[in-house]
Amino acid sequence: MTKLPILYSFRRCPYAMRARMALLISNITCEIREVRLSNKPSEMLTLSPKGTVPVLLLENGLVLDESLDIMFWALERNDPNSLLQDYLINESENKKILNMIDNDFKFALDRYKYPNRYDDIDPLKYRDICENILVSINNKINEYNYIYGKHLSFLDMAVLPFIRQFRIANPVWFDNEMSQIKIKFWLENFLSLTTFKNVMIKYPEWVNAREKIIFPNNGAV
Ligand SMILES: N[C@@H](CCC(=O)N[C@@H](CS)C(=O)NCC(=O)O)C(=O)O
Repeated sequence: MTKLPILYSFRRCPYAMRARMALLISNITCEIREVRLSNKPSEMLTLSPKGTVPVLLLENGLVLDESLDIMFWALERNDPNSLLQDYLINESENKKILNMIDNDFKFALDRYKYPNRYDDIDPLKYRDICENILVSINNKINEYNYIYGKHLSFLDMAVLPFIRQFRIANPVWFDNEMSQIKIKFWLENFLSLTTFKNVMIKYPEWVNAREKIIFPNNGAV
């Protein structure tokens, strides 16, 4: 059997989601190992001691343990939709948005979503911060509910898993009161895409080193 890259992943992790989407779009087949964050496999920690998912072990032994690196690697290998070309056209702007989401937005999102993990904080203050960060992105969303043109871009894919988390913290508030309306349509469209549904297929936790589970799972949606 040919050697495949091995992806350590966690279904609900937004970083792992965007990595899986890029792998799927690049038509790269991997062995997938679904991880429980409270019980990370020693094989994964040996490859990447920092202990975050996703981690991708390449066929040549190289390890990628940052989701954006996995996305770039996958698309550099095969980019049938020219997503990298689109990304590079507005690279500095795209990088600015990605930084804002991965740092400022994620920082505030964690405090809004999991206030009990922090001492003495007001989650609503952090919800406001998230909402304000979304203003500049809201302005970029076009009539097709994408940032660029009529299709999913690298930026949509990298950002939307975090917007999904923002909604999940309080769907009633998000659907009815969140002020950035285009963001809602943008997310709704994203969640309805087959590509997204295919990366959200459930895999059992990987516990047996002899067990090989293949991603993508072409059988189900
Ligand atoms: N910068 C990393 C962040 C990945 C990350 O923080 N993943 C979370 C899950 S969503 C994680 O693995 N956290 C470790 C833990 O909860 O123990 C990336 O982009 O891949």
